[in-house]
Amino acid sequence: MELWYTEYQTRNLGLTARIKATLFSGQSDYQEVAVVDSHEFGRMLVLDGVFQTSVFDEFIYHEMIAHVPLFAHPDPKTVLVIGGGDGGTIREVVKHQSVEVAEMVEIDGLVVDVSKKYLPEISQALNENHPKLRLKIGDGIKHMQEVENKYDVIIVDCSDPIGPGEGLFTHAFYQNVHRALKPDGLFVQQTESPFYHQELIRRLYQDITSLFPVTRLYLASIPLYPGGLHCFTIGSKQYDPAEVDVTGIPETLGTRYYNREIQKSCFALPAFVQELLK
Ligand code: SPD
Repeated sequence: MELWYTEYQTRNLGLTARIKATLFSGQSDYQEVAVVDSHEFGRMLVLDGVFQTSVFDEFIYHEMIAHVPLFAHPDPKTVLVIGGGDGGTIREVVKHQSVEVAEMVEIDGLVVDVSKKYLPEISQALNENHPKLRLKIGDGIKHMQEVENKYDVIIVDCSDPIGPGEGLFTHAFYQNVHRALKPDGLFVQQTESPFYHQELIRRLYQDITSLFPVTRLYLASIPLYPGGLHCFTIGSKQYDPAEVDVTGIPETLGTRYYNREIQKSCFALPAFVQELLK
């Protein structure tokens, strides 16, 4: 018998993958957590029925959410990842020589545990307990209320704006992020699909613009996510990520999607996305 798994991306649209096996399925205090092995995407992490990452295309998302903001800062030393329980973002963050401390605050310990067991390619920095890593299982929203003037770069690697991720897409959260950053700090957040989350993107772009002098949205092509095109939004106190001198970016990062040209070109927006941000 064939097994299929569907993520319902909108009320009228789904992405269905043929599954070899369900490797894990359980309920945490926060959400339903599953790891399934699929024919096209390989092993995938699924939270509350939403595809989060796959061994097939995870490199795109994790390289783009980490390297674009980190290379926009001239000397990122102290970095925070909120969420990112699969470990893919931290894996990319610790590649940066300037980074001394890579903190990670993930609300759901079960996500960390199953990623370590079933997604070792993605979670390697967690499995190795990388010397730069400081992992805390806790609420990222609460953590942001408690810190001030601490981070060079904050990366919000969250799930969708429903369930445990909802409070990470609010003006109040961005105010706390602003306070937690140093005077020249910047942050990035994954901000979903420019096709299917237009209201969300418009609202959060306005919220971030009301707090940060520099706001930039960039794009990456990610087959697993709705519409295949994914948004990330940066709020920066000083540096403009679209104006980076790319000659300083090493060509030896071992990335498969990100490179010097992408650092520049990812900020080129189609007309319909520009229109969305006006
Ligand atoms: N709509 C899916 C967006 C998923 C973003 N989170 C991915 C987590 C990978 N570390």
